[in-house]
Amino acid sequence: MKLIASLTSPYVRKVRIVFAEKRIEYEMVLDVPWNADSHVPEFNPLGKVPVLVMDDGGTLFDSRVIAEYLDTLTPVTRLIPEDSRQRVQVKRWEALADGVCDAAAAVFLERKRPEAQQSAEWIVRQEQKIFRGLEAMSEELGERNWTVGEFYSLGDVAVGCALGYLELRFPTIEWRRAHPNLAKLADKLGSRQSFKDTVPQG
Ligand code: GSF
Repeated sequence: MKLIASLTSPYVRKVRIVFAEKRIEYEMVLDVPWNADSHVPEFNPLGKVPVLVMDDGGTLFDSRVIAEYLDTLTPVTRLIPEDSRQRVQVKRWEALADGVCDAAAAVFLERKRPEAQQSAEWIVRQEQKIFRGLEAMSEELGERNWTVGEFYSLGDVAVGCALGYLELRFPTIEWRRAHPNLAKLADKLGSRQSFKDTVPQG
């Protein structure tokens, strides 16, 4: 299997961590979708990474679909529980964490436009999603060790990737100070080899 990837994307990181935790071999092909010579649109009509190219040539996107598929390939480190209540809670955490990434990426891109074309209103709207998302994650995690149940899951992976992305793109957002429980979770996740090997390189 080949994973079409960039080294800064939190969605790509999530999938790389799933590959590592499940000990599945793959080849990583770097391709930055913003570059004019990118081949990503040939594999994903939406022009986004990550894209998984399976051995039969079939493609999968987006990161949530790829993560779910990889989890079915081997029972090693089950990341999405079978129990339907827990399963949907894991997917909800993933949606929340990915949503924080979506808002953060939107602000990052908006700020890259010429200043006269930037919308302050749009930036504030997206920033509110980031701050509300962080608050919700912190409140819902509370004093528990993991996002769902008493086990490591895709919910934790997604939250770890979202927090890592904020650290990369928005070092001025002091989520560690505002939400010590998220900082504790991030540190615990950061000590895993899968997280260490995929620290985003900006
Ligand atoms: C988001 C992928 C995405 O926005 C997923 O895979 O979970 N919901 C999708 N990827 C970005 C890179 S990054 O910001 O992580 C991307 O490929 N953007 C290129 C574009 O043209 O939007």
